[in-house]
Amino acid sequence: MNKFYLTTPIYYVNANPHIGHAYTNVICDCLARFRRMRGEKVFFLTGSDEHGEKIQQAALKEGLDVDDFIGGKVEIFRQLWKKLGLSHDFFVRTSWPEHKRVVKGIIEKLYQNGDIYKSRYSAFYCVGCETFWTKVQLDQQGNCPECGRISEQISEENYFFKLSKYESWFKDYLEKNPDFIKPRIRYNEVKKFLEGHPLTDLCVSRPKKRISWGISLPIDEDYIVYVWFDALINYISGIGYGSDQEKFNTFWPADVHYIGKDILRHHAVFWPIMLKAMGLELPRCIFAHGWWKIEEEKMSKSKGNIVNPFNLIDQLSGLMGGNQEMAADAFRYFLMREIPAGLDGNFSLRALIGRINSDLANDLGNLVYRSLNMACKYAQGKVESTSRQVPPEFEKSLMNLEENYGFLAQEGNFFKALDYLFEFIRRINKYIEEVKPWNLNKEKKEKQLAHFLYSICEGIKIVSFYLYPVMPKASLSIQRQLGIDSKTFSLKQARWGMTDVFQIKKEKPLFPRIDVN
Ligand code: ME8
Repeated sequence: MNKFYLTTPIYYVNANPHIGHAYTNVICDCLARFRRMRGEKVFFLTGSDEHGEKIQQAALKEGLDVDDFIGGKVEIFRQLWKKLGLSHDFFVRTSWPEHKRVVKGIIEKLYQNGDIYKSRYSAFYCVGCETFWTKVQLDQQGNCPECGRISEQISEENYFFKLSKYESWFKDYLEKNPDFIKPRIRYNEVKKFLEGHPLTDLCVSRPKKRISWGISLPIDEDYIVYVWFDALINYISGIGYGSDQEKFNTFWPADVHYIGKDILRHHAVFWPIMLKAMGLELPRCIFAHGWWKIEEEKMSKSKGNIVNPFNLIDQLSGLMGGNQEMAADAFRYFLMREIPAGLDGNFSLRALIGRINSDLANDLGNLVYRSLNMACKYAQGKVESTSRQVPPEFEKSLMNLEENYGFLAQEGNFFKALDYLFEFIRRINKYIEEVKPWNLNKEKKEKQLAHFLYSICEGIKIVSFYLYPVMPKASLSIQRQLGIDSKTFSLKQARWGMTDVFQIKKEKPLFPRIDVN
């Protein structure tokens, strides 16, 4: 059985989660569900990044003890993942004693190997990005080149990790492994960065006299570990590195680290070099996805335009007759359907409602509702397989779906995979219009009517499987209504003609049309 290990970034818990965090985790959840459905042994890791100056400052600002502050925020993240139906296997926290032990062990080992050393340092630090910059890297105003905020100048003794020692090895590795960073635009970005900047060694400590919130540096108790060095290690501590060797050996190397393009350098330069120095294999791929803007504007606290996924799902649920699960599924669908993997996207409530009305209420919801109505009306809710032949009208779109969905979904390209699925859905809807079952019923063409009913039920069953990674709750509801009981979802079940009888149990329409004035 193939294994598949995928990770999300671990999020800073200085503020509440927003649509960007939801996006990364939903893609990963879709991917994890798809891989499980294909029979792979999946490990899906997410978690929280709990150290660093920014978190300490946020707790202070709210007048809270840092532990209490973090505990509250972590709970909010966990609740969001529950609300969005995430199926992660473990939630790693950097405050977890096991993680701290692993980080300390790695620092000690790298120090003994001579890859970490002490030196005086002068640089500019952006607390918002928790990143050091040299003077030449700052923007024209002398601020952080990433976020434009003021960077503080720091000159102090610190510990450094020898990135520079590995530079030529790493450049060579990148040259030979163009699929290590995806999409290609991000691979080129990293290569360009390396060509333009000889790698300077990475400062991996902060003196406790200035910041105390973090993991103590085991080689010098006057320091704590730099938050990024600490955080990246979650990807191995979270699967048992140094404690559960069997589990670690089963899942490492990661098959994909999913991240946003903002943290590309940390993952695609620092992390592989850290692993090389530790003597560990590199992840197979770093995938940096695009960026969500809100109504074409950058999302920020000062603009007051941060999209809170809790409020959004509640609002949607209100518009959809109070169904929280379907509202969460609709939001997941929108996130996957609105932007192609890797590109930037724009959020607006108008676009979200538009998608729900056109794709989910009109195409999918309508198909399920009217098909099951016909099954009840013309066959008293019991649809049997009198003939299992695929209607010729379905052949092309079904074949396209079967041939293309898999390789698109395995790359996280649900944007395109869903295209094929909805093409099939629309084809079944068209088939209903073409066949006009009401006439078959009037004319007592029983054989044709039975084949028609079986075909639309079988088509909808296939839809429910392909829908599962992106909309697991809607998929389950469809299967319940068809009277099929898939204890586990497997792509093998998504084949034409495998059902003997559909025993229909109709429920309310999956996605009612949302009226907006
Ligand atoms: O960087 N559009 O955490 P973070 C799309 N703790 N994705 C977005 C987004 C947006 N507008 N805003 C945020 C950190 N994201 C570190 C990570 S990992 C070892 C440590 C998503 O809370 C995207 O995945 O700032 C981005 O990379 C991540 O949130 C940054 O989350």
